[in-house]
Amino acid sequence: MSEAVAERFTRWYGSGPEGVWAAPGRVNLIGEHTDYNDGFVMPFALPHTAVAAVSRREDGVLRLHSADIGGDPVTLRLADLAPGADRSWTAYPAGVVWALREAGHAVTGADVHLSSTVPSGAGLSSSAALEIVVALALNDLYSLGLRGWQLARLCQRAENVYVGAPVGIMDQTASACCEDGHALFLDTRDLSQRQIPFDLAAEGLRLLVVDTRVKHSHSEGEYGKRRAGCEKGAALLGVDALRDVDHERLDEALAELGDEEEARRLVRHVVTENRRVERVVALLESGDVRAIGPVLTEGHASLRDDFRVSCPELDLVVDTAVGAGALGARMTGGGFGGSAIILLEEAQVTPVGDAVRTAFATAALPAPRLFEATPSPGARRLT
Ligand code: GAF
Repeated sequence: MSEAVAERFTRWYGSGPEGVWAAPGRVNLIGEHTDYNDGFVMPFALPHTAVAAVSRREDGVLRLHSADIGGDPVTLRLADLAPGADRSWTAYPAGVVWALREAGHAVTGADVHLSSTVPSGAGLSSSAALEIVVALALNDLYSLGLRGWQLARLCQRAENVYVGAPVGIMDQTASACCEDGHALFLDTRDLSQRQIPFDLAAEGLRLLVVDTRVKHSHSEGEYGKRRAGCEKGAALLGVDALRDVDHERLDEALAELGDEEEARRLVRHVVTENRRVERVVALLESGDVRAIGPVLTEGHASLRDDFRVSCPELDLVVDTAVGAGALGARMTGGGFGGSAIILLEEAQVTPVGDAVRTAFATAALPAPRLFEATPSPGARRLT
């Protein structure tokens, strides 16, 4: 992959790149819609990556080219980069350069060629992978000395302000900080992290990702509404963020919300979801990997019924997989389409996969895309 990307860089820009970097997409094992509530998340990196070949420039010009999009390189002047103006794919890498410069880092230009194997629109963080790979390349080339979590913060700012999507910090941190064979237990309040060993194969287990192929096209507006609803819930309860609502005192908090039904549902999801992350961490650390299955399925029910970010196709995957004997299943990522994950015994991969495909065919839905995911390395330099 890295040689092919470097070769194409040379073809487009006339000389070889100074280096090639990779940053992965992610699945989130548990902890959904908690990251903008200062809560807990637990993603792991996919083997699928965005790869970037990059060289520095000194003339204030940024050239961007993507093998996946095609066409000629897009040429931008750093002085012209401004939030909100760009509605195309280039907003993600350009936003990163804007965020770095805005934070005072002396980036004077770059030639960038990108290519990604992270499925886009599938809720697997293809945008965060694109942002982090560019941020890491510039961090190395310009010797900025930024750590993974700092790059994640800058990339989140690029996406919030430059692209205009009100996302949390999970996806960027996952891409920057995940480690091979581990899930990342992340506290999104202070970005403290713990790498939790997650070796499915050693346990005779597998994790299937099912991309429903439902593009989460309306997700931005709905995502923003959920986020605003959570902030309202926190304000009504007089806390900084829903993270501060103690699980032990959830009933009291819900009673305090009275007939604010929407706030009650959002609060209940976030508080119980944070607790589920802690339960999954404890189970994994005690070696009881199979026991996380029902916790994942419980999380899906909460996202479906309380947070209401699932969709019929995601529910079909989860119900079919659990009905066919999987240990647990849930939607992963923002929802409204995208992907689900299924935890299952190795011997169940074929029957459960077949059951999901058959259920989609019976419902006259486009065939879903299934693949096995293993916890893979985070962002890194390739050459
Ligand atoms: C999307 C967002 F980008 C994340 O920040 C997170 O909120 C997730 O949805 C839901 O958990 O992936």
